[in-house]
Amino acid sequence: ASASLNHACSQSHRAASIMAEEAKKLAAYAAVDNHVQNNQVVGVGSGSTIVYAVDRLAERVRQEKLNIVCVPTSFQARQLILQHGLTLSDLDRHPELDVAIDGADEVDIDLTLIKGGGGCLTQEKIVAGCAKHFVVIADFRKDSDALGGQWKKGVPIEVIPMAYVPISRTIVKRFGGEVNLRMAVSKAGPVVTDNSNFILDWKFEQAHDWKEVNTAIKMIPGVVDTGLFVGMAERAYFGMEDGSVKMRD
Ligand code: ABF
Repeated sequence: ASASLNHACSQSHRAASIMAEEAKKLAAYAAVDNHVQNNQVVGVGSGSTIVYAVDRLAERVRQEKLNIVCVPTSFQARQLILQHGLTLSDLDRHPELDVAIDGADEVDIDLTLIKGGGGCLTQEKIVAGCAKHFVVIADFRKDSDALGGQWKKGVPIEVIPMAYVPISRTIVKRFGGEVNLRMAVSKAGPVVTDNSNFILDWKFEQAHDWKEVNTAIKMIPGVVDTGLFVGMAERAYFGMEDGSVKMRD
């Protein structure tokens, strides 16, 4: 009986992840189709959902002969842009972007985001901050009433390595909860970001004023940036389980 239960569980797990992949694609395609036009500079986010957006961008560039320049938010994004034959640029040459598209770990009703599950939050925030419009793409699992409702790993915070212990202590003392240094999957050492820093994951215990907390954490010496994106996203697209796309402004 337990073997067939396991089998049923793994089947439903597989079905759920197929559904989530389809949902990511729906959100990504909707964002690229609604927000990208000819002669634009486009910020390219990181993660697994953005892969579908880059697929669609490349398809549109080919089919519609669009002249698009892409600014990456991570090493992964840079590779995606190059692999798809898109035009790669940077903030030196294009400090102002028309639109930035990126995934998120959680999106609340006010469009406050937790990002950085993939460790690229600082460059993602810089690129989003340079864009006239910042659009989020996600599957239905990221859609949340309040932060912490869906994403259980807490708020990622990029820090200068020598400061990770005092920063962790300060955060717990001031805001409660628990802070963990993010370790590599191998457990051989900490995750090191594209900027050669460490990532802390702060598991908060209750709802906070996220704008205030974000500013306060950023003021702790050694903090590079936080995965809290407050007042930055203009719109989110969620691919839903029923095949529809839900929009939040
Ligand atoms: C990046 O990738 C993040 O900031 C976020 O952590 C993650 C979302 O990834 P996915 O699209 O794989 O859920 O955008």
